[in-house]
Amino acid sequence: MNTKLNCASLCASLVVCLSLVHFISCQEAEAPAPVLPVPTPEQVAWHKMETYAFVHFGLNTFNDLEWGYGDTPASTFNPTDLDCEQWVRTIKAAGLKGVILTAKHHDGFCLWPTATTEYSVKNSPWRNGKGDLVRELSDACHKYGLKFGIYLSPWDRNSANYGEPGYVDKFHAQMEELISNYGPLFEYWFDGANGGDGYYGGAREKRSIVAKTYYKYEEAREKIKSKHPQAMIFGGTVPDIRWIGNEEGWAGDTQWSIYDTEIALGNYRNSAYGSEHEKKWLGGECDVSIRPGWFYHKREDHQLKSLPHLVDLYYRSVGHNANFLLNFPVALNGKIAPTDSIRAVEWHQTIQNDLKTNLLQGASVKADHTRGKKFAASNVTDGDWDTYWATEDGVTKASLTFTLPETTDVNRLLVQEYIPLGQRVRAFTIEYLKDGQWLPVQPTDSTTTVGYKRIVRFQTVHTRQIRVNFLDARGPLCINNVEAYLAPALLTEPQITRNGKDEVSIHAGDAGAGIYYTVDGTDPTKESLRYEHPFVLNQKGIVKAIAYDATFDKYSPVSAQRFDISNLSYRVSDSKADVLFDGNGYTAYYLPKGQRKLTVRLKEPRTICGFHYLPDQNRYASGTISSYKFYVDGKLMSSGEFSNIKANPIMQTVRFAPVKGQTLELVSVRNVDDAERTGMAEFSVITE
Ligand code: FUL
Repeated sequence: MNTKLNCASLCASLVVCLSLVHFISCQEAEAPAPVLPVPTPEQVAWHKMETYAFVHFGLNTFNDLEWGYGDTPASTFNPTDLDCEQWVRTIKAAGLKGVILTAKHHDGFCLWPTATTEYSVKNSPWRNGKGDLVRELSDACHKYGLKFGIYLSPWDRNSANYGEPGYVDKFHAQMEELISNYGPLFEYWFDGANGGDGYYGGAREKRSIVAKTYYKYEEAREKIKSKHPQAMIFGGTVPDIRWIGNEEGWAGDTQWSIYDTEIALGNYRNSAYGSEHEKKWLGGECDVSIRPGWFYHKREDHQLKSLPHLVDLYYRSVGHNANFLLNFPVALNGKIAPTDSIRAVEWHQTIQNDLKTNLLQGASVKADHTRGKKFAASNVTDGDWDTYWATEDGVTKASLTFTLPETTDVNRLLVQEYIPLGQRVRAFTIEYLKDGQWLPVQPTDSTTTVGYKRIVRFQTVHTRQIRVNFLDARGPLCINNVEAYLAPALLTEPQITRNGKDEVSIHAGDAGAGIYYTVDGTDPTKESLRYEHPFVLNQKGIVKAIAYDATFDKYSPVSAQRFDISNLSYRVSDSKADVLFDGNGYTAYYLPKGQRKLTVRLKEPRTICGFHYLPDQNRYASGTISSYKFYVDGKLMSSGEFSNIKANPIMQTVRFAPVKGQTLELVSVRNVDDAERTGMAEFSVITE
C-alpha cells in the first residue's frame, strides 16, 4: 500500500471537503433575495423617524375656522407673542423628531412674505408686516436640531385664478420659494382636499378641477426632489408615503407598507391596511390633532385628547408599522397652549416608561431554522439594526425561542423586519411557557403583519420563556430586532353614552377596574357612586366618571359627558329616524331619495341656541352633509359648511342666538362627494 499516495489522496479529499464546506457556508452566507417592492434608502430613513409634529396656524386661528373661505382679511392675523422656539422646545420634549408647518392652508393665506400674492403675513399687523413665520420656524428647528417640513395646500380659496392654468404657475412659484429659501426639508405635504366653494377673488362660486392633471404633480415632484432628495412627498400623483385614510391617528393591525398610488389620489379605501398585492412601497402616515380640530378653537380647550387615548394611538400607529404625525393647533397668542405641551410631554414619557427595560437583553435565543451563521437568531437581540436573523429559501414558517435571565412579568413584544429587503410576514403568534406548557398570550389586536415595527400589547404573563412563531410570509424571514417589556397599567377613562330611552351607560376600557360617577358636576373619586348598571337621566345634565383599579390603587382620567333635553323629546314622522336620538353613531338614518330636509318636532317649545350633528360613523359611510341650513319654526338660524367633515367626520356643533321654537329643520345644501342621499347618525339641540 502506498502510504504516500494514500496520504496525498486523503489530503486532496480533505481539500475538496473543506472547499465544499466553504462553498456551502458561502452559499448559506448569501442574503435572501429582496421581496418586491422594497423601500428606497430615503423611505427607510423616514420610517426610522416614527413620530413627528404638525402645526396648524394661520388666519383660521384668528377667525375660529377650520377651513377659511379665502375672504377673511389678512389684517386679522395678529399673534401677540409668537414664539417658534417655544413650539420647538415642546416638540422636542415630546420626543418628536420634526415638524411640518401649514405654510398655506386652503384659505390661501401665506405665512411667509411670498412674491406671488398679497394675501400673506406682509399685509398683517404681525411684526409690522415684516415677519416670516416659515423663516422663524425653520431657524428654530435648525437651532434645536429638529427636522423641518412644509404643508402647501394645492386648493386655494382666495386666488382669483384658481381653476385656470395661471394658478398652477403661482402654486409652483410658491413651492419654489419654499424649497429654495428655508433649508433642508424632510417632508412635503400636498393636501388632497378640494371642496369646490371659495371666495376666488370675489367670484364666490364653486370651482372644480381634475386634481390628477391640474396641479402638475409630476413636475412639482421633480422640482422638490432636485433640491431635497431626502424629502418624502405626501399626496399628489407621485407620493413617497400615503395617508392612512383617517384623521384619528390609527393604522390597521394588518398593515402593509405597500399600496397603489393610483388609488391614493382620490380613494383611500383600505389605506389603513395597505395591500400585499399592490406594487409600490408607500409607508402609512397617521395624522391626528391633539384636539378635535386642526386649528385652535377656545371652545375645544376642554377636549384635549386624554393621555391613555394618545398612548393607545401610539401603539396603533407606530406599533402598527406606521408613522405618527401629531398636530398642535397653536393658540392665538402664537404659542402652543400649556395644557397641550404638558399632555404631549406626558405622552412621550409614558411611552418611554412603557418601553424602558428590554427584558430580552441578556436572554438567549434559539431558532428552529437559520440561513447560516451570518443570519443567526442572536442578531435579533444584538441592538444592530442592520443585522438580522434569516431563514433558508423556501422557509416561511419558523420560530424564535427566548430564554430570559429570570422569570418575570411581560406584556409587550416589539418585532421588526429588515425592510430594505421588503415586507414579508403575514402572520405570527406569541406564546409563553407556563408549567412546562406553551400557552398563547392574549393580545389586544390580531398578530398578522410586522413590517418596520410591530408592538404587540397583551395581558401580563409571568414566564421565563417566550416563543414567537412566524406562520406565513412572502419569502424567507428577515427579522432584525425583537424586544420585550413590562409596561405599567394605564387606565383608560370610561365611555359615557345615553340611549333612546334616556338610559346612561358607562363602559370601562380596562377589565378589572371599577367605575365611579357623579351627576352634580364634581369630579368623581372611589367614594362616589359606584356604577353597576345603566341609570336614567331624562333631563339636561352632566355625567362624570372614572375607572379605578384597586390592585394598583390607580385612577383613569375623568371623562365627562353633557346631555341636553331628554332623547324622548324628539318627534319624527318616519320612525326609522328614531335612531338619530339613540346615542349611537353607528346606527344611521338616510333621508329618502330626493329629500334634503330632516324635520324634527319637539314635544314642547324650547329656547334653542344651537344643534349637534354627527355623520354616520360606519366605515365607508356616505351622505355626510358638508353644507347646511338650519331653521327653527321656519326662521333661518344658521347656514354654513361643516369644514373638513369628509376626512374628519366628528360631531359638529353649531351655535346661534337663542330662539324659542318647536319645529326644527336641518337642510342639506350639499353632501360630501355630492352623494344623492343624505345621511346622519345623531341629532340633538342645545337648549338654553
Ligand atoms: C385635511 C385638511 O382639509 C385639514 O384642514 C387639515 O389640514 C388636515 C391635516 O388635512 O385634509
